[in-house]
Amino acid sequence: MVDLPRRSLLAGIAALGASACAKINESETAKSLFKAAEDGHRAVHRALAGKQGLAPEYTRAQRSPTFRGNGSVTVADPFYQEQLGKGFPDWQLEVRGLVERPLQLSLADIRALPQRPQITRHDCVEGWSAIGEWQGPQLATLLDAAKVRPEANFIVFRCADVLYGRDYYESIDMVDAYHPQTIIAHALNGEPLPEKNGAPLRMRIERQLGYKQAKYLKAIEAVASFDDIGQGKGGFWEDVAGYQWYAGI
Ligand SMILES: Nc1nc2c(c(=O)[nH]1)N[C@H]1C(S)=C(S)[C@@H](COP(=O)(O)O)O[C@H]1N2
Ligand SMILES: [Mo]
Repeated sequence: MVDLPRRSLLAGIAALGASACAKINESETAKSLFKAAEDGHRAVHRALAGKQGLAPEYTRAQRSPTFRGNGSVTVADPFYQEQLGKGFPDWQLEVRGLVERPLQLSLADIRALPQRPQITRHDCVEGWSAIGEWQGPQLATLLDAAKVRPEANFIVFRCADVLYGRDYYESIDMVDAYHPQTIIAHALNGEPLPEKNGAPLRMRIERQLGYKQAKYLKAIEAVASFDDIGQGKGGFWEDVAGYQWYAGI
């Protein structure tokens, strides 16, 4: 088990959120990012929603009867397949990069943390939506426990699947990383995640589009810049198809 801080989670989120914002405004990466057209969108979205504005949440009755799988719906890796058959007893989620205390968490560790259930709508750019009930700890809880260093500007999600010959990955900024609806989900509609929806762990970042919702999560990495990761655009679809890095909805 990890040794988690005893102090109030909310106080931690507030304090870290405030310092993360100051940091983002100062960083060179952010300065250059703010020149890009997509950040016009980001600025407008943030101004309208407020930095910690919540995405709409729904009732159980509004959940979609089925939640389709999209992109990778299976993972070829033999260790993954072996673990899938057994309920992932030896799966480890790593928290690494610019942190003072790297973590390795089992699924049992993830389930033992304070949980946030949320019923939200997933919107895929390909033109479909689905409402599902997700559950898991807030990303903020893990980042707090790992003590993210002040140089970190982004959180990168590393996935176990390979799509079109490339490792799937995604990234978000610290505002979204500490957003209350940004959770590491291990359950969908009250059941462990099915393989097609990202078993055993996937991200939910509720104010962004479907492709940001990284499935088959194996590591969470705090970085100063994502220039040297993949093709440098901050995510699989950003690299492959030029999708926007900030996919606010
Ligand atoms: N690791 C990984 N995560 C991924 C994808 C993927 O192919 N691999 N596809 C993305 C896209 S485009 C969408 S719309 C959602 C689909 O989630 P679902 O399969 O649970 O519907 O996952 C996103 N996260
Ligand atoms: Mo998507």
